[in-house]
Amino acid sequence: MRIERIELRLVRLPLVRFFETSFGRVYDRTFLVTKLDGEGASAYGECVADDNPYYSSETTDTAWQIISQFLVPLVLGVSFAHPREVFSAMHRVRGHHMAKAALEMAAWDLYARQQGVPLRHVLGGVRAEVAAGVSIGIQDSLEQLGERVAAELADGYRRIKIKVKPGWDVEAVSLVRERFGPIPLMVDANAAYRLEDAGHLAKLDPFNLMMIEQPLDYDDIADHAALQRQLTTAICLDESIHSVRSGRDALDAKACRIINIKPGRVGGHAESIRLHDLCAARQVPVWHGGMLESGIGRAHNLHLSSLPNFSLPGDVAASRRYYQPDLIEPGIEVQPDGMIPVPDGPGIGVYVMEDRLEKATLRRAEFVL
Ligand code: OSB
Ligand code: MG
Repeated sequence: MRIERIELRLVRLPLVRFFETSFGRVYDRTFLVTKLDGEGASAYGECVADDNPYYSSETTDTAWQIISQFLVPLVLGVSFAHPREVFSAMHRVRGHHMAKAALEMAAWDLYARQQGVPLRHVLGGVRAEVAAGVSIGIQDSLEQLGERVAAELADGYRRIKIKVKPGWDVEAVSLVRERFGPIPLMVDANAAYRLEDAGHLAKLDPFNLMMIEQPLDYDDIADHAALQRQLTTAICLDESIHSVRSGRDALDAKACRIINIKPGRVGGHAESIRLHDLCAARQVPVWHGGMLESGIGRAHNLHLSSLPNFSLPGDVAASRRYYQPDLIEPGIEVQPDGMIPVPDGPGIGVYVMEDRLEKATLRRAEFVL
């Protein structure tokens, strides 16, 4: 597989509904789209960095700069026997996993398209459909939260995650439990608490949550281990797991019992597979996180979610919850049973609507041999 052309776009799409986490409320999403051409095929990737450094230190601008100046020269014109070689080809650039993943994941799509098979076949997927969960942002009132949960359950979603922060936690969980009973329920704090809040967080224990995601700081492992010792609820790490090694360190330290895998955060599909395998070997379940992706990133996520140890429903929801229209056709839809079929065509298996992509583009660059 030889990468002959790389196109990079800065894209912005309005969200169907605002999304609020412990770091603020957003009404639109800015991200990068990559397109690779090689040997007659074209393929796509999405860079999940945001236009601010609140979830991750990477932003759309840092990713643009790193991709253009340092990563493109390491992959353009290079012949790869397999896309698993792409991440290591970029090894001399430290960090910048979201930037790397935008190229690496597109390379997997390119390879699968050249082979004429769905991406999941080359990733090692074992399922043709995956269980969908939803991430519900912080709302203006508990009443609104109740309405959102009811609507998502009616759409079939198999797990509800609610975002929490100090002042929007125990009452929110309590309301959902009272109103909806023993549904699969979890919370995500996006690093909004400190170890001193352990006593407060223990008030969530009686609610039998599946897990609490990333309660403490974005790069912390040791305090999470101390917190896990004080909670019966399982801790799941998201932000803290930025590589296979940090995943191993977290498991060794018993800082979590579950790991959220986002390929953007760890540098792409190959690193995600390695992390998935490490967790499987240690009987630690994983699930696929979400970053408000457009249909391009969403399709990639579905294929990766078909690997065997993605045993819990992920944040892999229907396109129409996020963007209308999305950049792809057909949109990704959740079935009444809460499952999403993994697209069946070659590569990511969805059509990218180039006219919509062009309309959403703020900036474009092209790199050719
Ligand atoms: O922490 O999982 C997170 C969205 C943006 C950044 C971080 C996170 C999220 C979500 C939304 O929870 C998941 C989704 O629906 O894509
Ligand atoms: Mg999270």
